[in-house]
Amino acid sequence: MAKSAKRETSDLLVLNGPNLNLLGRREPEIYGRDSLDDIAIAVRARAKDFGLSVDFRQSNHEGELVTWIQAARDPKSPGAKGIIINPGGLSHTSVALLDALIFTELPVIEVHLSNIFRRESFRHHSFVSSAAQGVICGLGAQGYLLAVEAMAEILKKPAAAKSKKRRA
Ligand code: DHK
Repeated sequence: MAKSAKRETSDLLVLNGPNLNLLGRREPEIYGRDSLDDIAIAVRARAKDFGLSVDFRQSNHEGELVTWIQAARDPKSPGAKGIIINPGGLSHTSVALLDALIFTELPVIEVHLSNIFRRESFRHHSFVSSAAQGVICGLGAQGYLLAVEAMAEILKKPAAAKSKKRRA
C-alpha cells in the first residue's frame, strides 16, 4: 500500500511520482496491468530477501516528494540507506527533485516502467538521472525488483557505509 502519512525509518525509500497511483488503469499497454499496490507488495517481498525494510510512497505533488527526499538524509528524520525513485512525468521537468536527491548523498536508482527512449522525444531526458547511480527502464514492474537487488549490492559496499557514517 502506498503511504502518505509520516515516515518511519526504513532501509529503502521507494518513491513514485505523479499519476503512478493510476497504474493498472492508466495506458496498461505502456505501463502494465499491475497496480502500484501490487508493485509495493512485490518490492517489500524482494527487499525482505535481502533483510531490507521498505517505505513505499507515491505523491502527485513535487514539493511533497522533495520533502520526503530531504528527510531521507538525516537518520533521525527518518532517514534511509538508499532511494529508488520513479519520478513519473517529473523526470523530464524537475530540477527540484534532482537537487533534493543530490542533497541526500544517498545511493539513488531511477526506475521507469516504460522504455522512455522508444517514446516521445520529450521523455528521452531525465533530470533525475544525473543523481542516479543507475537507471532501469522498459522492464515494467520487474524494474523495481531489479532496482532492489542492485541497491542491496550497493549497500553492501564500503563506500555506501562510509558516506552514511560521515552524515551520522
Ligand atoms: C512514468 C510516467 O508517468 C511518465 O511520465 C514517464 C514513466 C515514464 C515510466 O515509464 O514509469 O515519461
